[in-house]
Amino acid sequence: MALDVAVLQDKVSQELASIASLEDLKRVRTSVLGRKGLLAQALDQFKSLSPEEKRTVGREINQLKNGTEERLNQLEAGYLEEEKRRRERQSAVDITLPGKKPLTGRVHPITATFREIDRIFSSLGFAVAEGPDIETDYYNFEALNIPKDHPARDMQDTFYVAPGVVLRTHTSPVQIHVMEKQLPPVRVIAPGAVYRNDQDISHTPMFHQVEGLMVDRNVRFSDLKGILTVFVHEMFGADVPVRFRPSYFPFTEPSAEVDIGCVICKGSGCRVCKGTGWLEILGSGMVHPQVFRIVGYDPEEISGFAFGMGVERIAMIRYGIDDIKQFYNNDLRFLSQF
Ligand code: 2NL
Repeated sequence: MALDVAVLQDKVSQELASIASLEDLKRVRTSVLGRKGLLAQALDQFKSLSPEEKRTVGREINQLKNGTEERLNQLEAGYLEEEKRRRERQSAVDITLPGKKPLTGRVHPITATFREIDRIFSSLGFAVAEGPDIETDYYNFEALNIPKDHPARDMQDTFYVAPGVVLRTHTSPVQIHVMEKQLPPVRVIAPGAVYRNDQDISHTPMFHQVEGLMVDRNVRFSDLKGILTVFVHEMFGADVPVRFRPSYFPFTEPSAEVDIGCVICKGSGCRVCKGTGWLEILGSGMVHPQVFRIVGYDPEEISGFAFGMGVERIAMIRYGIDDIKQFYNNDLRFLSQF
């Protein structure tokens, strides 16, 4: 017999067994099922068969064709799945590479300086008090012994929000609020933003301040000197000289500026200290009796000292920065140095 289905089956099995890749599979699909493939060739001989033979052989060839198609589809699905997994693996993260370092924020030098000031005064028993940036004329000026026609109003020109309402020019109003609410002893610092109508090469309309206040029986000028000397030595180093120089504020009497030996030239005189060998870092004094009377304290019973410092100025000295505007430019080349 010209058409031996068993031989054909053997050939097809051999072809299927030779498949080891998707390319092999395509080749075999053509060589077995294609227009000139093994099965098509077999059908050419089909015509010469008797009707009974046609029936059995036809069924067998059909079964062979269906079985082969099914097997090829099965294999193909397997290869495609494998290929898909391989591509997924390739595009996935390579865990052997070094990680990408995330950009992290950091503490602004003004914030860092605030924290250091807080730390020092906390260690000396001072609590932190805060208050609003918008104050009434009364709390910003009147209660601090700065009446309407006082020349100090000129130096502390500010932004007038509404009649009798201003952006605070110092954080002193916070301490007025504290004294109105509590009896001595008082030991607080008041950190925060303050505002002045000042804008030039060395002044910004908003800057930061920390004020401090200590009130009790028998608080003396020597307490002021002791506390502020400890502050200077903690902030700038134990070997930094401190000097108290007479000054004037409407809310303190007597008043003193506190200078430190120039940290740049160590006192020999340079551009930063303008040849004096000293840097002014804060203002201070014994709280004026009038301020005590205004908040209802009896100046015959108690006494106290107060001080105020500009945080930008402290930070500039601490880090050797010569331009206050650097703090507000938000330039990462500057900010990432701290
Ligand atoms: C400066 C000077 C100073 C005060 C602030 C103050 C507060 C009350 C009463 C009395 Cl409630 N005084 N504060 C005292 C002396 C100086 O600041 O140059 N600041 C940047």
